[in-house]
Amino acid sequence: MEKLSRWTVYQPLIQWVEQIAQLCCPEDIHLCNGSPEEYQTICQLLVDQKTFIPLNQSLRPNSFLCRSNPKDVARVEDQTFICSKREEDAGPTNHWMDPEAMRKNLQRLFKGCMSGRTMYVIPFSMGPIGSPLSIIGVEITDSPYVVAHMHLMTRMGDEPLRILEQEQQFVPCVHSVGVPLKPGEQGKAWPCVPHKTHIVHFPEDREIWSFGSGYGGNALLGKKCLALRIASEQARRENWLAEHMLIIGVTNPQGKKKFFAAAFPSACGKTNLAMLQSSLPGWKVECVGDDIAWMRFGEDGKLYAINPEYGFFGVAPGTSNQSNPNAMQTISKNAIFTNVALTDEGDVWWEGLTDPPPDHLVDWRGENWHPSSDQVAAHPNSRFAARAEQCPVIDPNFNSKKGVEISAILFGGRRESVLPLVVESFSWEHGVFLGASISSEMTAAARGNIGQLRHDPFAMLPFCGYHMGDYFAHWLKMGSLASSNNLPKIFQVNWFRQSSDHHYLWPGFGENMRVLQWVFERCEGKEEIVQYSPLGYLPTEGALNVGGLSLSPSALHDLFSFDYSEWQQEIFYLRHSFKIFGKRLPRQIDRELDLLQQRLREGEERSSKYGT
Ligand code: GTP
Ligand code: SPV
Ligand code: MN
Repeated sequence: MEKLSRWTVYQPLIQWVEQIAQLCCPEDIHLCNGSPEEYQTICQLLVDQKTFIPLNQSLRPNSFLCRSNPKDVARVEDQTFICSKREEDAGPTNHWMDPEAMRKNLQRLFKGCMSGRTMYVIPFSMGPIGSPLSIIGVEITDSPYVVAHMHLMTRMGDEPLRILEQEQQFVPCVHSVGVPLKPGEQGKAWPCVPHKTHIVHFPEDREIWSFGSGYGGNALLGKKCLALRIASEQARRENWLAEHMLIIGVTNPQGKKKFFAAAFPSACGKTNLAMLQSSLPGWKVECVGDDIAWMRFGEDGKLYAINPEYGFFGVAPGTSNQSNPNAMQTISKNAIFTNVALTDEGDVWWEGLTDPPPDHLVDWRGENWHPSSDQVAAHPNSRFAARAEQCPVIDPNFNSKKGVEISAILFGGRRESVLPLVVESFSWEHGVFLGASISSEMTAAARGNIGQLRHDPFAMLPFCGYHMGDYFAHWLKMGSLASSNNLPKIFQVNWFRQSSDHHYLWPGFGENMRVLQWVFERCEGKEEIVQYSPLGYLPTEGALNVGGLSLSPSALHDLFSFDYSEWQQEIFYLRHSFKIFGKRLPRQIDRELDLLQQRLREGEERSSKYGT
């Protein structure tokens, strides 16, 4: 096709696009250049086809609301596949299918699936353009909603295409909503085929196919599919880390800056911590990334991280001027909202934005809503999308090709009990054990049983493209590649501990700065602020800066209290959870579990001896 050879000189890309077009039979092909005009045209098209509702131009300039099909509102883990050649390489926590059988399946599913639609071809770079750490992908999609989001979430278009031509490689990503149109047929505002949805990865061939869903990580294939599932497997081979982590720069009142990375499961606080507005005078947090970190040891032996993304796809509910003012500013214009409510003034609303709520809204399903309604107005997994450059606290190193040096890694989950507010690991191995032990009450980010406790090691359970036992081994190995004084310190945090009457014990959000201060000071080598506990190092009394906080006298105690019988249960639960990894569970993980049990037993004996 002449159009294609004018677009690129790289023949394998032309051949692949032609091959997909032949399979999917689109009416037209649009080769995306990434220009602002292209973005405007796509948004207008989405308005014309009633997928986008333009928001009030003076309240929220150049922004849109979109309502998905109510059956297509989150990631679908049970329809996500890792098709490695051998089943055992996908591991017990991934769905596996034989690659050949799956390819046949995909040929059937995708045959003619784009007829009557335009096929968009989107070259994109995960990571700063031209960084040696970046990876180039090309997403083919029949969803203009995806094109609009790729404009916000990735560096896309002509620039990455030129890099692709130099590097002569790319990760092919094929996406279809799976709803062909008959001639003259008016399409639905949100086409999808939930019962046929397949999110498929071929890690060895570095290839992604997604069918049937238009939502988030199911459809924006650079994000969870490429930057985590495909990249994690590549990272293992090449000795680096592809992680479900935010990256922040923390500056102390003396102007000294350190970078931290933190892994929390979906909808457990990454975006909020990433844009934290410090409650402590003189302390500042800047945001490098809110969801994904790629980390590699530099020549100096230190660990460097980049954020492969270009924007934020954040959870809307709970976001407000009180909880996350920086996110509110980020989405004040040029933003796309999915599944939030619409106000009578033509602006957006969600639970937690204002109290009280407006008297009337149109909810995420398009129905009238009043405060007396027994349904939520915004879907719990409703999202905003905007470019990172709109974030008022975006870090000056956001576009750095080298990345930022990581001094500390935090692991956290949503736990109403058991886990303390913060604890520091004794060693890298113990830290890996803490990451491997993350368990969290499930959220609306994926279809499933909300609130139920789930073991989610490293917050990577849905995103690791290979056997998780091998993943733990990879983390342990990474620790052995660097000298211990270059390794980041590892911490575990829990913002979500509750009192017996089910209130959060810790105020969270901007007040999390207090925990970051302690972490920062530990990275500075302050020894006098830690005390030993069986769980790891805890802040000494008075070391955690709680000045000016209106915590109840018992809250601080309760945030760090541990109960031996609760911990016996936790160990039992972890042993059981780790069992599924079988022979591929590294011995060190079992050993750390034994050591923890031993420390707890000693602690219990000591406390009963002294009667404390
Ligand atoms: P994904 O984008 O799904 O990966 O989620 P995330 O990890 O970025 O989570 P996010 O920061 O969007 O937070 C999800 C929910 O947790 C929101 O409703 C927040 O209001 C709430 N949350 C975040 N931080 C805190 C905190 O420190 N304390 C409490 N109590 N809630 C928090
Ligand atoms: C998550 O679920 O962890 C997200 C949202 O960040 S999605 O992009 O849909 O995966
Ligand atoms: Mn996420």
